[in-house]
Amino acid sequence: MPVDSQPQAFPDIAPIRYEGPTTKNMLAFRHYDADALVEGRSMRDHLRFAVSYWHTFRGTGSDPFGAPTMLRPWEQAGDPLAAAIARTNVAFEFMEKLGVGFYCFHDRDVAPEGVTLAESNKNLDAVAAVLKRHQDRSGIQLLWGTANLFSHPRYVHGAATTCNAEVFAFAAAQVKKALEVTQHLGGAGYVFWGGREGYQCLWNTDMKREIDHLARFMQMAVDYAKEIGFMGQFYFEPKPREPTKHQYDFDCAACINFLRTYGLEKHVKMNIETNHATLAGHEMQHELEYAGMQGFLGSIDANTGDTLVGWDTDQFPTSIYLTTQIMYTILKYGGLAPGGVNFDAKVRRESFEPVDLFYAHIGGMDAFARGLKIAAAMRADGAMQRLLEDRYASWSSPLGKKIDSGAETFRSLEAAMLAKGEAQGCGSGRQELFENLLNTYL
Ligand code: XUL
Ligand code: CO
Repeated sequence: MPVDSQPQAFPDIAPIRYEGPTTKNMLAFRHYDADALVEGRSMRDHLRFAVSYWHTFRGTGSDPFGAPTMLRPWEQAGDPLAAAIARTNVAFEFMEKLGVGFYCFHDRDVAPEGVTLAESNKNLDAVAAVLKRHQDRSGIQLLWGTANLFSHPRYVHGAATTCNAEVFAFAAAQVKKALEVTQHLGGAGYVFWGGREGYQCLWNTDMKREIDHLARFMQMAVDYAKEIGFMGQFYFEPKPREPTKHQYDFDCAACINFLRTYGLEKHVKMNIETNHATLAGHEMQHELEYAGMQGFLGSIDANTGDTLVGWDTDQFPTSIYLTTQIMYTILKYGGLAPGGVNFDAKVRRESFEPVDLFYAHIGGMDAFARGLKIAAAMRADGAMQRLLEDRYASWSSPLGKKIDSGAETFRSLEAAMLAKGEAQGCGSGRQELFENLLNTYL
């Protein structure tokens, strides 16, 4: 049961409201106006913001060099299940005050791992019952659920790609339960992120066997979802490395190739995270474009990295340039629903006061709202699209149209170019003009 007598965790913070760009109040939105319409749809429905339970309610501020720093006065010592249940009150107070519609969790974020699988399942059921009541009362929904298949020592060699069949079986049991709980909570999706699905050393790794097992595992999840009538969208989240040297879900290209190779492409879309794209040597826009053009754009994990630190630093996104790129591409491919914008981001170790959680999310939400407005203005104006189309104008010529329709061959094209002697009409790429044009909307 939620502890009704529990004092508020954020007593000094009132619900965050839209006050417009000129407000001096740093605990207000300047751009995120949930009901405002952009391209005929509310900002709330475009962005479908979600809070990550793991970072926001379980983040401690510890890093490889130092101890936890976060001040979280609501955290209770003693029985971990009682603490987990009390923590749900904090989570929903935070999310209701922030005004987000969704949250995401791993099974072990919300409920403690027990000594046996049965005990872990029981803990999860107990917390899920409380989460359900909070959801029903507040209207906040589960964007996606997932299972933590990477923290426990049993997953030292991976979960679906482990060398040990019993560990594979345990992971399967854990995902079965996580799917049931996600379904019970009306989750709109389920994410696979392969925490330790990869390798540290190729000499001790049978890569083909491991990747076959990853596909078998996902297929079992798809089959079980069908069996229990779970209609949520499955997502695969790319990340190239960390904690492993190489992860099999490296980037969108690798993930989509994997899904097609194993016949999973109808069941799974991509959940794309900005800092993971960076680690893969791509821009977020590249990953979104690559997934979008092939119909695999599902949901996003919104964060950003640091240009000088080579880790997955999971910072809150504040760059308007970045959010404009993201929202322009998302609008181009028709939006995210049933996916959304999940802040897979954590406050800095040095930002240890509870109020920093609000500043961080407000900043991220405003940055995305601004990116959305700018992207919509660019699309309404059309100048960027026209410049792009100009660059490819030769494909509207009789020759271009015939190539695209399949009417030309190597022989016919050779004949055409032998007759002409040289290709004509190559214009400037105008990169600087495109970039300058973008800046006129920011
Ligand atoms: C880790 C990460 C995960 C996934 C869900 O880098 O992004 O939290 O989003 O397992
Ligand atoms: Co993520």
